[in-house]
Amino acid sequence: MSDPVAAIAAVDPQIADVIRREVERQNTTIQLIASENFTSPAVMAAQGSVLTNKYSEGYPGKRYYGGNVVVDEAEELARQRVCALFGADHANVQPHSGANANMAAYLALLEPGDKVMGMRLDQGGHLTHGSPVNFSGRLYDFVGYGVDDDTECLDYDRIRDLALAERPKLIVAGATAYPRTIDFAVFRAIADEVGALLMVDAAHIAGLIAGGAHPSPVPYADVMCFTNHKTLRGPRAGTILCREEHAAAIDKAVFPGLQGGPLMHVVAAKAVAFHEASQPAFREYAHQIVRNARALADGLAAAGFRIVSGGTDNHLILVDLRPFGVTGKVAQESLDLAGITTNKNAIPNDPAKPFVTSGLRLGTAAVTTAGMGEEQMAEIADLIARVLRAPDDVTVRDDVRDAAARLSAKFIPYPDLV
Ligand code: DSN
Repeated sequence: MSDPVAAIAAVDPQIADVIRREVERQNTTIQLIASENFTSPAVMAAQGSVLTNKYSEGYPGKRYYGGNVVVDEAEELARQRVCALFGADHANVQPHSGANANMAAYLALLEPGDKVMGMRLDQGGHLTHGSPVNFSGRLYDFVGYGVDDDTECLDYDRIRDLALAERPKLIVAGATAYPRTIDFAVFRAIADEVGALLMVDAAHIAGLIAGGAHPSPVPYADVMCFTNHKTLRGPRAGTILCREEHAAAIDKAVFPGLQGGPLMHVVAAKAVAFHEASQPAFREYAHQIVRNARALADGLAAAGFRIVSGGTDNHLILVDLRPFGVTGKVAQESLDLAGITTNKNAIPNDPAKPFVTSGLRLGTAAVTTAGMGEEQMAEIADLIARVLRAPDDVTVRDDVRDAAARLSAKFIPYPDLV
């Protein structure tokens, strides 16, 4: 691929410089943020295409403006491909983000004030699962569930008891910091018992589901929302899948309920990503993400970290930093300086404030895309431990930064953009 930044540099050297420096950062440091990935050059090219110029409010065949005959095909391909990929009845590929997808699902299924059950943010859920500072917590009557204090895993008996007591209209399953397999069949049974709808927020695990590395919620959920850019490795945006009975309500909620014109360049990029995820190589990729997460968790545990819930079944590891006497904030900042990108994250029942935290969340989707395997995960665990044993030691930090750069140089995600 020729350097697309050259065209920007001719017009806007400052932004071209920002992009070049970010390419360098992504190519020369280790990316372990569980919600990030390296999308393909083909996905990026679709996002940078002339489809950005087209207004297409409405849906294929029923648009409010003329000239949509070509882009209609992109949206149709995206819808057909994602339905085939996940075995879903219906797809809406227009949400601009995961939060918008969730908001549209609530708009379709609920009235303001309705009772909803979702996983608490401080237990591994998401802002849009009822946080009081988010529209979800302000518009709907959320009751939160969490994990068991001892196992740090979802306690389905307690979730059932809460559902029986609260009788929500909707139960939201899904998380942003939960390292274990989620049993969607049990959530469905609980929802059926209390007469609730079931929505699954599969943002983190969508790629694992597509690749057969996590059980699919599609047979159980009324609606499944997800972001395309995490384990699924697509463009930054959201998608909604649903049962046929909810299709009209979901489409109406996305447009005109919530959004205006869809981003057709992003819709086309989603179509490319769905095509890529349907290839046999993606199944191997999804399973390698999980193998890498296990290897990283094992390496960190051997170095003395406590792994929340004792391990991982998916792409994500939540580390309790307290045995090392550092906070999540200090860990994130010192690792950043050492060329390892992570994010601080609350652990269940975290005594520290949300902006400080006692935990670190790590994910293996991006490093797996870059081609790393279990051997490199052991090396990364060692680098992390070296930094966090002495977070203020500049010599250690510089050594690790050099080691991270040497490792990254063998696994450059965008060699054509160097
Ligand atoms: N920001 C995403 C994450 O990191 O999990 C969730 O929206």
